[in-house]
Amino acid sequence: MATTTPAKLGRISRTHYASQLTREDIGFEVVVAGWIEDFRDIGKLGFIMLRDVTGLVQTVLKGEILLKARNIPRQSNVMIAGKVQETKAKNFAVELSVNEITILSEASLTLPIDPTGRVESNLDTRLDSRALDLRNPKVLDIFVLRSGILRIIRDFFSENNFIEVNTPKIIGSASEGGSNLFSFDYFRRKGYLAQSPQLYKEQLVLSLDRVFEIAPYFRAENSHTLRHLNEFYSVDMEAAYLDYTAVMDLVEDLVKRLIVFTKESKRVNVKNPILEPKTFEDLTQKQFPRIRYEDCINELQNLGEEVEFGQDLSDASLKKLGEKFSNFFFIVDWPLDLKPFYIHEKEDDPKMSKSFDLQFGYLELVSGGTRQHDVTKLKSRLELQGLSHESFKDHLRVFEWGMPPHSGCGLGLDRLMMVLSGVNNIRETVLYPRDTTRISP
Ligand code: AMO
Repeated sequence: MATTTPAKLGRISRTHYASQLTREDIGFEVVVAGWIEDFRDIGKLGFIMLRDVTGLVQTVLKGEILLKARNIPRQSNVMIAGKVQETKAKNFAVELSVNEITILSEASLTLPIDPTGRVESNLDTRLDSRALDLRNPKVLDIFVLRSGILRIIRDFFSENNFIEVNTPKIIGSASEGGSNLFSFDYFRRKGYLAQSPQLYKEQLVLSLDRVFEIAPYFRAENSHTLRHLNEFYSVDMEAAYLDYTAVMDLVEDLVKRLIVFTKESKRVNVKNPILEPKTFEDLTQKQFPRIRYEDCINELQNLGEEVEFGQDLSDASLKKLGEKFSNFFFIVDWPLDLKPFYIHEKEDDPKMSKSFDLQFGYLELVSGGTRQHDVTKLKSRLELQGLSHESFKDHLRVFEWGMPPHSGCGLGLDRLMMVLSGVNNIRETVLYPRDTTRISP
């Protein structure tokens, strides 16, 4: 199969990606383009292993072309024209007998990392050279998977009648309350980077009914851990006329679909426990447990943890719960005091709230709930949390225009990618991570 849009460079143009060459092409002239991953020289013959974004192709060189190839540094970018032929190599269906090699761009002889992964570098060194690091197929796989996951998420929401929206990331006041806001000068006043699209997504259900957004959150949290970043992506959703249990149903359907997609994509190199046949079957067939906050506290106390009803769950508590309820589980009905001002109380037990978190073991992946849409109660919740009506006046007035009851959630995309791709550091799932010590490249 030829590439649909030939990459044309001067006289020659690419006809195939590496992975497209099959036995059906034997005898045909083709052109491939990519970088030299390896060069083996056995005297009269030489072999260039040429890699492109889709995979590897073995090419065979002799005579003048072999002489020329001996001087090209590895990782240089070349275009190779050749004839497809049978191969004795076990890992390839066919190989190319090279007729012409065009050097497009020579790589330096000393590279900061080995993108074949044979010589391992630590993550910081790799992140400093991320563009080159992506030539490592294991690294590339995570980002190809991520791109596919984003596509499935968009399809899922569109099938469920959600409209994709884009809300501002430069804002004039806090969206979540609290102090973890990045601020900067905005034409002689203060501007902030959005902590989340919470207020906008709620306002938008007034007219759009169901919305979702895939966008970065910015948080000035001084948490340098394997699961925190200062800029991270979230999949946010908000829907009118649904309550939090229906939102949990949607989240669960979505996550299950993403697990199936991950398995089918074959982009996960490492042994990921969630893709082991038995676990995969359980995760995709059975309902994720929904455990009330109160029952979590009882469970923790039975396990000897010093935790009282009304307290937030510490990392240590979440680790304990994660050992007990491995994989995905919801913690539902948190005390209202532990939740942001916009979360709705339970009508039959107003100290508790219609809220949930989705956990993967100790890792919090999603947080959401039914929202308070009664403006009087919303105002008193703001006061209780020490937030001024004035800073939220643009938001509060929308609730006087006929706001429907609504619910929603925010899903940490980078954390979900950790689970799907089986890595334990969030930085592996983000191209150019921003944490407390890293702001470039
Ligand atoms: P919350 O603050 O819980 O909820 O954030 C939603 C989800 O985002 C992820 N997350 C993070 N990921 C990486 N680094 C961080 N520093 C980080 N902080 C949070 C988590 C978390 O579950 N407005 C609500 C959502 C809603 O109710 O709709 C909110 O912001 O996976």
